[in-house]
Amino acid sequence: MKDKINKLLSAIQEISINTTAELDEFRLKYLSKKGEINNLFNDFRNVSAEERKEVGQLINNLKQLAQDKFTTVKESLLYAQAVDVTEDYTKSSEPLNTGSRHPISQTRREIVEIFSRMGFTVAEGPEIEDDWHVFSGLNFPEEHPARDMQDTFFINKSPDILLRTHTSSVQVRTMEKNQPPIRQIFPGRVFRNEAISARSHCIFHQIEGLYIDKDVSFADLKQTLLIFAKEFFGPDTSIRLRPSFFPFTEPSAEMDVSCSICGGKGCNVCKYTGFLEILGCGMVDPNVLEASNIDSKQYTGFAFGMGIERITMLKYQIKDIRYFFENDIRFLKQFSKF
Ligand code: 2U9
Repeated sequence: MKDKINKLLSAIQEISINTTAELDEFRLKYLSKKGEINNLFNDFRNVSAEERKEVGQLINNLKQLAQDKFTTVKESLLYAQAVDVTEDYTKSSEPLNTGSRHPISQTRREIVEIFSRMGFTVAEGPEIEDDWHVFSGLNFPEEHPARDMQDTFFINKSPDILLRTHTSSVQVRTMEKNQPPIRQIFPGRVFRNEAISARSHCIFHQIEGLYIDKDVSFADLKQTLLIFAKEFFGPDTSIRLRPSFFPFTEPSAEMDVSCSICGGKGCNVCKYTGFLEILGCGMVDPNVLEASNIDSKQYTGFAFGMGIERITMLKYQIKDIRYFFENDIRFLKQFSKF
């Protein structure tokens, strides 16, 4: 009997089980009702009283071994079914095809960073606005053409609810809530009812800036924008200001930077003028300050606005604004920093 038990013990230890069919075969042979181990229990009746304890122990050990083997093999076969073991999990995941920031987001971040270093904080506001925050609060006269349906997307007429045509509406909201000093920049998406072409789009992005405090002068405006131009376009950049007109600033100006392609000598990018127009600016009109309950006798301020698409096109010599909206991977990949 002991001999038989030992033979079965070795057989069970050595047997190799690789499939569920082989496992079933093993179960039938050793662990079923009519299997080898149950037969041993039947033969146990004939074992002498002196040997009973020892033999009983041996059969129990054998049964435990067979059961353990069955469970272990069953679990590993189930795991192999769930996970494809033919896959090489040590393989490298390179090359990683990660995305990158859109060029408009990159320019916006760069501009925000430059003005942050000069103490400006960022504020954002709603894209759907009312007439007051987009026009009336900014000194636009009642008959101004920008209020026309041909220029502005209206959602509702009287009361006028519209898509903002500039981020200046956020400045009005800031002034309504806060007294000076105010030193903020306002990035955001704006909407104008314009035909889409290589140079203009009905959706684009702006960054505007506002600085209101006691004794803010045109010299402050000029120096702040000169620092910005040098930081953004390079240290050799010079600026020039030409008189202009906006309803919300007086005096107003347009700012050009020296052409970074030809260094100001004249080329086809700057149309042989040596300069590129990049933004509009001016001293905040006292009417605008008063409309938002800021005392124009105590406070003055400057403001500026620029189109992010335009600046990005100038910096990277992009010839068509529509590239920014098409999400063509061949275009976007050129701005990948990874
Ligand atoms: C307040 C007071 C003044 C913001 C300004 C401009 C000049 C300007 C254009 C540049 C190109 C818009 O994207 S663009 O079409 N902007 O020329 N923006 S001054 O002046 C403000 C704004 C808010 C309360």
